[in-house]
Amino acid sequence: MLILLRQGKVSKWFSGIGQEAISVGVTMALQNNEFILPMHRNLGVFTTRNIPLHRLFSQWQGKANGFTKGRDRSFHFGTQQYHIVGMISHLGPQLGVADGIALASNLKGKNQVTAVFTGEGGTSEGDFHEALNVASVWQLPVIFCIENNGYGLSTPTNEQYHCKDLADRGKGYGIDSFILDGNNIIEVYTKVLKLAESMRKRPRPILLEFKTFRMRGHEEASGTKYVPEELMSKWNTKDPIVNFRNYLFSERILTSEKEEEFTKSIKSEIDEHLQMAFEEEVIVPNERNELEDVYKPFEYHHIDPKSNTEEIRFIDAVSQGLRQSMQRHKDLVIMGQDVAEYGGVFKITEGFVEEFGKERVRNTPICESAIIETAMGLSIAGMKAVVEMQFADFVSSGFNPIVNYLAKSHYRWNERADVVVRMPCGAGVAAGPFHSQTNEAWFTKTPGLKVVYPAFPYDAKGLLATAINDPNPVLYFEHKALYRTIRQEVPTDYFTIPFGKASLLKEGNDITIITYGAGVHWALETLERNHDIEADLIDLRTLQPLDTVAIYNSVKKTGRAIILQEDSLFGGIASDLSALIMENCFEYLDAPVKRVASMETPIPFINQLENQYLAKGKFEAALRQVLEY
Ligand SMILES: Cc1ncc(C[n+]2csc(CCOP(=O)(O)OP(=O)(O)O)c2C)c(N)n1
Ligand SMILES: [Mg+2]
Repeated sequence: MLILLRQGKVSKWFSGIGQEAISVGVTMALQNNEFILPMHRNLGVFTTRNIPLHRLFSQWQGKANGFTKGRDRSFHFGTQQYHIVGMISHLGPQLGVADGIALASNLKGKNQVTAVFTGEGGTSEGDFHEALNVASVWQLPVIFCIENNGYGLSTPTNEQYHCKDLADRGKGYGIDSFILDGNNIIEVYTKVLKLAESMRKRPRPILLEFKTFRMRGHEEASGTKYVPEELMSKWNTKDPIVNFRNYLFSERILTSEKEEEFTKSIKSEIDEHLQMAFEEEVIVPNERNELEDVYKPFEYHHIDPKSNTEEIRFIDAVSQGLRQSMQRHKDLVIMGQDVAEYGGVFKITEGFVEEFGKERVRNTPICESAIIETAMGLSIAGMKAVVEMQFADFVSSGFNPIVNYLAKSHYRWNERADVVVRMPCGAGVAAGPFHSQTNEAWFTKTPGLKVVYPAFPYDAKGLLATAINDPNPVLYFEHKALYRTIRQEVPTDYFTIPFGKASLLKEGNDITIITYGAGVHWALETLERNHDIEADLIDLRTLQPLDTVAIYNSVKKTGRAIILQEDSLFGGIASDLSALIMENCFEYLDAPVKRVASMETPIPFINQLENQYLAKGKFEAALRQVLEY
């Protein structure tokens, strides 16, 4: 690898030289159908699982026979075939993903363990602590492997943590932990083998701290100048391969002839496979291929509503939709704070534990990141998850896995992220800056996510069913102010509504009003007060995918457009809608496109301030202004 790297024949690589016994020993100790989630130094995991070397070389050369079609580098990939789930650059998130895979093993009674790696540097991330805590509370069979190699990039351990051994952290979470000589493959293998056997019988997490040392730079270019000479020479005498070789010779297991034979055959395997990768065509960019792989293709299955209906509130519709999806999908799991016996803070999951049991309706500790990651792990293991954010505002604590892990999963390695995140959102309930946000723009910005935002009970129910059927990650916004105020006749049975189809609530030739969520009701009230205005009123229903056809058709008819959004203006979806209309309908416009949104401040608590903040109060005047232009 070092030679190939210098010759520019493979791309950036993080050496695990000096740490090989850990990757190889742990992988040998697991069964081949048990998942391993390695890090950037764990080449030994991939080779021990017998991934053909030419595929690894293709991966590092960014070729199609690799695992990411040239879209991600080094070990940033997973493969279901080899039961390996690679890291994302952010290090920590995969610890929670391991929790999810292990949870699926428990739920399906598979008696499998999952091993996940982190460096000692990565243990400082919140994800590490959240993942350990969840694994302990739920007794998930995860082997957490810390490779303590002395440095995190240039940072030595004494600047990384302030305790003697990282293994001691286990105690704080109620997890058994052990310190192992990471340079001794026999110790690694025998200990992990024994632990894994015991964990399969009695599922629980284990924390292992492997003492080892990073013998080369963080990556080759950065060198090791900051590492004291004596540390290098001390650890040099402990090289795991040299020592294992000497041991094999002393035990007369290995002979010079055998060693020569092995070396020759491995050498020729490397040469041959390298050649195969070189002979492979380079990837020719094709925009369509790239765009098509952002989402997993989803064959929408339309289920018509039956004729029996009842008048219910918005909140009942969400609850019904969720309940009927739980009945339909036996592998669907709901997770969230206080969602079990308590029924969630809005009581949407009230009675669910009685019907579906505590295994599928799971109270979680307060750790949004780890729970989103756990949901991703369930998806990798073939299950489905709905995660309830107690309030949409708190999604910021789970932001990283959503926008970096779930959103990029299919594009990077063809893996679905079958997760719905429910987002009770919105203002108008005097709840202040941290319980009132409507933060859809954080997500409409990110390719790979779908964003749903119903305004009526009927849509809420049908769209939630579709969101759960869709194998892509969906952010499902449900406006708290609509929960108990908006009622509608809704089919009592299960039905679905397609994504990407806006609904035209009113028709008129004067102007096009485009909005969603609470904005729909503000617009309806405004039109109710102003019977002289004849408007097309478009409720977008889903923001990603976006029904641009409905928007353009209407604007081309009316020649005027106003976009109403509850969120503050700058960077919201209204701005993009305005740009799209300008770019696609300019010649049909009789007036500039108008955006109406809330103030550029956090959302204030007290009523009169909140009313001033919200776009609602400004809409009517703006509407008149565009009409009179
Ligand atoms: C969230 C995040 N912060 C910083 C980095 C940059 N970074 C990549 S690897 C690394 C050091 C990791 O150290 P450690 O966990 O000990 O693993 P090691 O490289 O020693 O195996 C850093 C700082 C990153 N990738 N992600
Ligand atoms: Mg390290």
